[in-house]
Amino acid sequence: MSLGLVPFLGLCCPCADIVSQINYPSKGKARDGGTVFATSGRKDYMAALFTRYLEAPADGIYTFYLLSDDASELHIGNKKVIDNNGEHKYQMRERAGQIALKAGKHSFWVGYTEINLLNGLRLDWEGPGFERELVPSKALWHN
Ligand SMILES: [Ca+2]
Repeated sequence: MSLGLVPFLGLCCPCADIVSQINYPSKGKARDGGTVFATSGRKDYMAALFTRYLEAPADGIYTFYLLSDDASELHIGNKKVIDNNGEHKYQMRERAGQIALKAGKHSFWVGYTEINLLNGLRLDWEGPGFERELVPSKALWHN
């Protein structure tokens, strides 16, 4: 099943928050719809957009890993780096993508849609001189 992000963005009341990382493990029981996602107040049938700037510490090739339940996408600049769309039901699914980045800040966004059952989202990266890790808060800027 192919699931687009945009049609779901208008389904619920919008709320906004500033977060330091994209790290929401899948928790709870599927039959209960899992747990509330982030500060959304919702377990199911919701969407989230994480956006602003990602700071690359050095010039080089970066690999990003986007894990989600359900659909997600990662865009950096005007390039779609990862497409992890689709309904994943009750499991986190990982997709990876690579991009060459210059040192400095780059606009980015992660779109996320949860249909039902469990939910979760996480963004990891690896790059020149460092191993895979959760994208740290020092690399994410909201202004
Ligand atoms: Ca789900």
